[in-house]
Amino acid sequence: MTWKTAGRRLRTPETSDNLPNILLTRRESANLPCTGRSNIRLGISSMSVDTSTIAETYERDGFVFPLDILGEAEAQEIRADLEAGESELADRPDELSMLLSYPDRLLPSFDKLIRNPKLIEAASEILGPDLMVWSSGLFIKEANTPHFVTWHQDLTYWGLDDAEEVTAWFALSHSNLESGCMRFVPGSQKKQLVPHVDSFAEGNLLSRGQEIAVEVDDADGVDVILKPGQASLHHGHLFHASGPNKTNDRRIGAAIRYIKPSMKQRSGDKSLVAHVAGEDRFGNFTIADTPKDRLQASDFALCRTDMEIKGRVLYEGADDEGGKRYRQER
Ligand SMILES: O=C(O)CCC(=O)C(=O)O
Repeated sequence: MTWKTAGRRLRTPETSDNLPNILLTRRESANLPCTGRSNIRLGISSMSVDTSTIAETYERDGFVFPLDILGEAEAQEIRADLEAGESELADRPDELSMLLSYPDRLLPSFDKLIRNPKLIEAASEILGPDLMVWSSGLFIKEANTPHFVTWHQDLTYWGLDDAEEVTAWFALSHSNLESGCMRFVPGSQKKQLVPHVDSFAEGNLLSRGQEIAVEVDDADGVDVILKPGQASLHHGHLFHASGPNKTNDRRIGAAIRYIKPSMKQRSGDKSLVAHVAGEDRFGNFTIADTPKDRLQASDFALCRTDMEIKGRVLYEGADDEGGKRYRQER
């Protein structure tokens, strides 16, 4: 299979069609002539990338994007299904918050998305053939809202015993500088886990408002610009963040956390996963059936049980009662 990258050509005398695809950070692009823009790819627009380069790029940078997974119209159908669910649950806040944390357990359209062969193939390039999805929670920034995500590393608070995880962040709307796309620091995954502090800040979309406690220079970030239907992959130790949505549309992404079945919760809990490829030789997790229909009571019951586990794990050691993800409304 080949992937298309939507690169933009930088017009300098040195630019040639044979140049490799190079991602520039804000700092690097600031030093180049003829451009005030960040995140520029040098090279051929719409260049095809062989899947075999995913592992190499990921190893070096800690991320890969953009991957063309679905067409915009197909992504729009999934978004419409989600938004219909949000409307149906508008006066049931507990169930609505479960839908945002467990869309793949409550909507067949999302269960199908996490099993998409292109996503599976890309994740398998990094983790191998046996794959589970630990979570697929939504990151939604409403139109013209100040919500943000501070610099953080994903694996800090999930209570998993290893780093055999990759996130596929699937765009259900345009994710760009104006709408608050993610920003990645290339190579930062090599630092392993660094200390974080919790802020539980009101506008922060992270469970604890956590933030990396060492200095991160914003200028080192690459803007992860995605169209609806595209995805990025990122490492669980990668420094990443995102800014507010200044557009008139919602910015919606599903963060699909693929793991190897050999991972386990350090607490010994068997949290709920979807088994999406290969074999499970370990039995470390509770495997969910695919949802038979939309918003089923039995699926909400499964999610409620898992929220108890993931809520406990995610907020372990926190000395604040803030945070909404995996928590019932209080
Ligand atoms: O959607 C965002 O802006 C942040 C998502 C994120 O931090 C993640 O997927 O790990």
